[in-house]
Amino acid sequence: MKVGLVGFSGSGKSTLFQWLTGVEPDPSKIQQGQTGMAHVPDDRLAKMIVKFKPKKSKYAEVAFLDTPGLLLSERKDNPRRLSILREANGLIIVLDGFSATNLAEQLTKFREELVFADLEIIMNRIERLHSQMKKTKPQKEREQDEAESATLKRIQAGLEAGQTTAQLGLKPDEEKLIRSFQLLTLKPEMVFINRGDGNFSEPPPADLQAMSKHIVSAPVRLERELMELDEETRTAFMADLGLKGFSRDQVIRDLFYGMGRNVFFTVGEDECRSWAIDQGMTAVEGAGVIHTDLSKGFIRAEVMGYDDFLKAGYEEKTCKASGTFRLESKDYVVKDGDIMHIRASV
Ligand SMILES: Nc1nc2c(ncn2[C@@H]2O[C@H](COP(=O)(O)OP(=O)(O)OP(=O)(O)O)[C@@H](O)[C@H]2O)c(=O)[nH]1
Ligand SMILES: [Mg+2]
Repeated sequence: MKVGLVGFSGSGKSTLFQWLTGVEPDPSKIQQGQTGMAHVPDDRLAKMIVKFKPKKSKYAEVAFLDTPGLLLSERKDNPRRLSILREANGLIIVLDGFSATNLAEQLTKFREELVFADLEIIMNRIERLHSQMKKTKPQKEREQDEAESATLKRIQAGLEAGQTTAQLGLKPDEEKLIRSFQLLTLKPEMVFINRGDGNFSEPPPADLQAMSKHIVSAPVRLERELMELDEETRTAFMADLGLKGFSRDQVIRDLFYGMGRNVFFTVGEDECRSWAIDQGMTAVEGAGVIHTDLSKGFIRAEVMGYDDFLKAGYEEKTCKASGTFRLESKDYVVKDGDIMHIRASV
C-alpha cells in the first residue's frame, strides 16, 4: 500500500514525510514524488518479541509518497502535479493548521482540485470514445463503448454536482470499466491537520469534522524539533508546553488503520512478524501476503485471537486446552491481531 501526502504548497507535506519515514526529502525528486517507508508500531508484537526472543522480527510497513504542492495561482498545472498520485492507494490531505485557521475552506478548495483533475481525464476520454464510436465496429465492442460512455457521463455529472466518484456507488462492472483511469476521487481519503506550537491541543473544528470522518492531527515541526533536544531540555520544554508525549507512533497507526488496513501476526522462536492486509481479507488472501505458495496450497489456518493468546500467557497449548485455538478455512475473515499459522501443501 502506498499513501500519497497531498496538499497545497507549504502545508507541511515534506515535513510530515520526513517525520513519518525518517527519509530526508530530496527537492530534485519532488516532481516524480518521493517514497519512504514507515513501520507500523504495535505494542502487541513488541510484547510477543519479548516473550519469544525470536532470531528475526519485522513490523508491517506502510509506504508514504511525498508530492509537489498545488498552487491556486497555477490551477491549470495542478492536474499534472496530481498525476503522480494515480498509482497511490489512498490520499492524505495535509492542511496547514499552523499559520491558517480556515481548515474547512482549505479542504473544500483542495477537493475541488481533485475533482478538476478527474474531470479533465474523464472529459478527454469521453471525447476520444465518441470519435471512436463514429467508426463502424463489431456490435460487442460498440456496446462496451456505450456502457463506458454512460458510466463516464454519470461520473462527470456527479463530479460537477459536487460529489466524489466514491460517493456515486458505482456497481462492480462500472468500476471495472473505469479502473484504468485511477480516479483520485475514488481513492480512500484522510485529512491530516499539521498543527503549530500554540494550537496542537485544539480539536478539529466542527465544520471540518462534518466534512471528513477520518481526521488526524499533530504538531509535526514542534515534535521534530523536540526530538533533537537532549532529554533534560526536552522534558522541561514539554512540561512547559503541556505536551504529554510524542504522537508519531499513534499517528502512523491512525493513518494505517484509517486507510482500511489491518495486521495479523505470525509468531515463533525463529521469527515474529506483523503482516499488513486489507480489512475484510480472508485467511487464504492473508496467506498469499506471506507467500503465493501458501495461498495456492492452503489447507487450513490455525488461528488464535490476540486477547485469547495474551490471556493464555502466549502459550499455544493453553489456548488449545481452553478451546480458543481454532482451525479456520479459506474464507475466514481475518481479524486485526489474529495470530495465524497457515497449514499448506507446498
Ligand atoms: N510553524 C510551523 N511551520 C511549519 C510546520 N510544518 C511546516 N512548517 C513550515 O512550513 C514550510 C513548508 O513546509 P514543507 O513541509 O516544506 O511544506 P510542503 O507542503 O512540503 O511544501 P511544498 O513542497 O512546497 O508543497 C516550511 O518552512 C516549514 O518549516 C509547523 O508545524 N509549524
Ligand atoms: Mg514539499
